[in-house]
Amino acid sequence: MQANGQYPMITQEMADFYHEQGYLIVENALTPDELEEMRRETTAVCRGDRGTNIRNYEAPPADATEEDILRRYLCIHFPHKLSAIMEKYLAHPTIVDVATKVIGPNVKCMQSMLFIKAAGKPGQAWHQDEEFIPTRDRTLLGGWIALDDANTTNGGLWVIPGSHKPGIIWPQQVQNDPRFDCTVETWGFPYKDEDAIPVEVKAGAIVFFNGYLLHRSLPNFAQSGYRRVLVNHYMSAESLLPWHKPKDGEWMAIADYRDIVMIAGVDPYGWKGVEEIAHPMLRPSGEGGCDNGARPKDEQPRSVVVGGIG
Ligand SMILES: O=C(O)CCC(=O)C(=O)O
Repeated sequence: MQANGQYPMITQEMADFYHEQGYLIVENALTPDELEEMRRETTAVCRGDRGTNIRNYEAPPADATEEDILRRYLCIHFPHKLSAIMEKYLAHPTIVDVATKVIGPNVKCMQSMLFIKAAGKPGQAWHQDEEFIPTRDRTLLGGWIALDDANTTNGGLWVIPGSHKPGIIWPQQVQNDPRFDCTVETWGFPYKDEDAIPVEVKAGAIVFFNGYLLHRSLPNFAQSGYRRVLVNHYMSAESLLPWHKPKDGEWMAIADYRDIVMIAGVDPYGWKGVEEIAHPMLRPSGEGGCDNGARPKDEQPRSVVVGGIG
């Protein structure tokens, strides 16, 4: 890795590793000041200081401590729509460097998610991000910015290296495993849990992973603290994004979700303009599983309902 000012830049060897294994870790991507800024901003967003026009938002009691506030939510979807600071980090120099090297010169972002995952909170079951956000050229890339050390104790990420390569979207089913948040799980793939490896990183690292890579996280087993992560999703700007249903007069093959932020290069579809579609949403802090009264049995799992992932 060579230094570009204060930010790490990846080598061809690292880009090759990403293509081969489906993931890449860049350590020390955030400076200590950036890390501090992101942690402060996480609390501000959860406290409602950046606006409360958030689906599922309930104001915390006036005397709530920072810990009370952070424990209320498992995840905030689309924080970049609330916070200029979160928006700035969509285009962090290390992310732009990696995305342009593994995707191409023109890159757009369509989603951000801020996981808080306090001690005791559940993980996310096996999934592939492209089952939720379909690109047409298999370029979906997650940029997972660790705001705390993330490890096997506090619910860090697990990946199955190389599982992106077949380019197959495996089936999904409703799961009710108390270790996981109430989302669907991917199953029926030809890998075992023993094929998975933990991705243990220090705060300030960014983990990149391919949209076809099978990954999951386990609960936060620590006694205290959080496993905070901002994860953003990117793809090539050349690909249409058939994420939502086609509009009137459109057909599936040309559906193109246009609530995007360009982070590099030019947008070949710039003539379409950009739309406001996604709305910030709080994912309440369930204790895992789907039977804790949170969801009637005939309701769709949460990922399907909101069109988001993780
Ligand atoms: O950080 C996690 O616990 C899960 C993140 C994830 O699965 C994703 O971003 O797709």
